[in-house]
Amino acid sequence: MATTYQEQFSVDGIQFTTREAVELIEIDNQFAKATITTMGGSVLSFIPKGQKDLLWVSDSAIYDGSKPIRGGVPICWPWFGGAKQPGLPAHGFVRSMVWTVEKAAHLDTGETRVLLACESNEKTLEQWPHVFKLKLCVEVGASLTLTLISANLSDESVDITEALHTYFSVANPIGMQIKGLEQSTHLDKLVDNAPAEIQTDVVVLNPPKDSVYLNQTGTVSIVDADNERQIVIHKRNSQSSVVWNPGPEIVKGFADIDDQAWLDFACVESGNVLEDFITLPAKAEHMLSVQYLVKPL
Ligand code: TA6
Repeated sequence: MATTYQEQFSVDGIQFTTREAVELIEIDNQFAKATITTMGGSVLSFIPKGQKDLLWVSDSAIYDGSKPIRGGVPICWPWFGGAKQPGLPAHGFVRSMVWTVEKAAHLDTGETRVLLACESNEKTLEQWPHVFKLKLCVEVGASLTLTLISANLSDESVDITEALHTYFSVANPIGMQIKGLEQSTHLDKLVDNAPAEIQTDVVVLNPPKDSVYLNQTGTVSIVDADNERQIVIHKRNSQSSVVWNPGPEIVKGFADIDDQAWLDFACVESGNVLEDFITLPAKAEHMLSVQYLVKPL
């Protein structure tokens, strides 16, 4: 018999609700509150006890299921950026799919783990002719850990690019330091055919900015000074980071971002993009993971 998620996973501290056409999973445990949506398998909110939300979601986000929700942690897969073929969506198609919840439970540690999944179907195979299953393991505790598991279920190897396109809530992105990107290979996507260059200094965000940092595997820290905090990003199996904020002019081209809202977020994305693509052998899996936490300045 078809059961709703609430019946299937009747666990204290985990509520399954809806907002317009979108399913939400609301988590409230001893460490934090969090909100996840099956729309795109995206985490929308993570609020450690005593802290402000680490994530930003647009006040003008669309919840009718027609497009990804603007904000939180959109999942870019099986490609990052523009599609190779015209007519296919930027950042891949999984963020426009409704994922399923495979597990939802509290751990002995008091943390909460939710496992979401999506898999190839007739529509995805038309866009990308490979059989796959993609899983996202969300672990909510004093920190937020996201693990994206790509499974190539086909008999041939396949190349993917991927990113957790995270919108972090910050008090003021102008002049904000983003540490840990030094010595990576910087590509400025706002400059046509910009040469790759080694990032020598700590990145200072002055929107507009749309930059890829290749060969970048270490921990990244966002100095959210006016919130008197650092947002720390530990990552595993990620060779790339991307930093994006549209600034006051480019933002006007986004119907689901208010004109002043560029002042409220910074995207610092972890993944494997452009030349840092991943070759997935037949029947193999790849795990990309990040851990987000807050430290005082
Ligand atoms: O990650 C940066 C970026 O690729 C920007 O170029 C901008 O397009 C942003 O992602 C948002 O893309 P979206 O498809 O979510 O509107």
